[in-house]
Amino acid sequence: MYPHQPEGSHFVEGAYRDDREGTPFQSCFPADGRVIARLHVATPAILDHAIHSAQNAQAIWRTTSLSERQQVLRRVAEILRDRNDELARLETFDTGKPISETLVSDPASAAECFEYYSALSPTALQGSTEQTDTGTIKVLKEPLGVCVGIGAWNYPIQIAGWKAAPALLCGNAMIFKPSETTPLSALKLAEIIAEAGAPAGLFNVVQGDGKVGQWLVEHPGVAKVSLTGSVATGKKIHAAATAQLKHVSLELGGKSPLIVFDDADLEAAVEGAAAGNFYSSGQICSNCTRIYVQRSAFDRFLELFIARAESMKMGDPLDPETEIGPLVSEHHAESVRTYIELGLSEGATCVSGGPNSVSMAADGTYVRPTIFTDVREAMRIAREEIFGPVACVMMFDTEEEVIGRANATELGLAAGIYTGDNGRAERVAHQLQAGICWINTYNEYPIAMPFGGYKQSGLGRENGLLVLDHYTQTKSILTQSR
Ligand code: TXE
Repeated sequence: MYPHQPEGSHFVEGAYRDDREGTPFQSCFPADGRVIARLHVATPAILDHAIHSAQNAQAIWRTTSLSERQQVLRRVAEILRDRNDELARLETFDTGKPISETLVSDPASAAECFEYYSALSPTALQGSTEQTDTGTIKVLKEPLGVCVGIGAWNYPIQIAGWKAAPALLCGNAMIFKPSETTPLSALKLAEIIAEAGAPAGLFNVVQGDGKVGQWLVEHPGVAKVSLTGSVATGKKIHAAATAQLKHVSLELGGKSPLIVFDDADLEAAVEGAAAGNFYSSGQICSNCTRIYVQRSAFDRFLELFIARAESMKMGDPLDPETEIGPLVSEHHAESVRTYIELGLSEGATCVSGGPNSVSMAADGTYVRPTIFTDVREAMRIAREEIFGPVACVMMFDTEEEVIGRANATELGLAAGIYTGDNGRAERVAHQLQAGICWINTYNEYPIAMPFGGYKQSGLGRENGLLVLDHYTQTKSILTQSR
């Protein structure tokens, strides 16, 4: 028996299920490669069961009152909080992220999301009524039906929670497919949603790779797909879903700029830059991997940033002191190492970390925080999402120049500005092509704040009130007054 073996690979219609006909796969602890669970990819029988039970559950749930739905969501938040430590530990084993992070970030963020939607005023979904000369117009927000959530491996339970909570609030059912790299915590969320009183089948979890995801996207019984993943996968899912005119939301990658003006609190800016490059070993889509520092502050910023990076304790993710854990897999560590070598061959200067700080396999998949200077925007390390602890620090002179350089990318998820001048911060934020702008902070995600990108970083938004539009459709009813 493996230490985190679930009772079954899937959670469908209120219970763990398995079908040994499915292709076997495993989940490993990235710190030492140890197998922690063995599972099976969902077979057509499991997938059909997931679809039918979700349809049946949604038929009940859509007529359940909003306040009853909110009670279930509130209970989910409570159970997530009660089981926080156990879920954080599981997330650390599945992803390799340090326990110091998972204890405060992962199930906690999912809980915050369920709590936020459980506490929303009913007016958020109420629609409107208007008397006109023609008659009474009622505009209703109705659920879409069965929605599919597809997750990435970096924040498994948070991603599942961010998709499930608003989808369920709006009266939908959801079938969630976690990343095949991190299959475990979504099963726990399904268990908790069932325990909180949701009808069996309302939130099903099925396992598998992109083929299972594609099967779900193409199924005629599915009304909407919400993905967190890479740009390449986003394009495939968008094409498949829109071919059937399905609703789609996409949370994709980023190569976000952080702009540090010379009047900024440099210590705060360094903290923001460290959080936005090295937290979760850099495996965060909204990271600020292009850091622009104004000329007169450049040397001081770099000195502090290097010192901060080199002070971070790397090691066993289960040690509460550890700040840098392993990357999620050997395959991914290899990709990050290739990018570091590419940066050197492109002519950038590595001032901290580097390719020799990468260890693989028996040592775990660790990469030390790595900082490049002498970076030009044409270099691939400055253009492509590396998704590891690799930062590029560049110099700028004027506000106008840095806005142009910051926007010169096909991606547009996030941006950060550090300055002591509030007027300038606002002015620059308005000109940045990014779905999220942080001023004098970085990578903070209150649930009330819509999250999502411009350009190729995605479509639609998660969180906030705005996401309700992405999980509902509008029905207009006109009643003749004569
Ligand atoms: O993502 P994929 P991966 C980025 C980051 C990373 C890269 C690869 O750059 O290096 O993506 O990560 C499912 N139809 N991000 O391999 O391949 C797949 O099974 C339906 C950014 O995890 O995009 C998984 O569940 N589904 C990201 C999910 O899509 C398909 C966080 C994501 O897989 C599918 C993580 C298909 N055709 C990685 N193909 C962020 N935005 O935060 C794959 N999938």
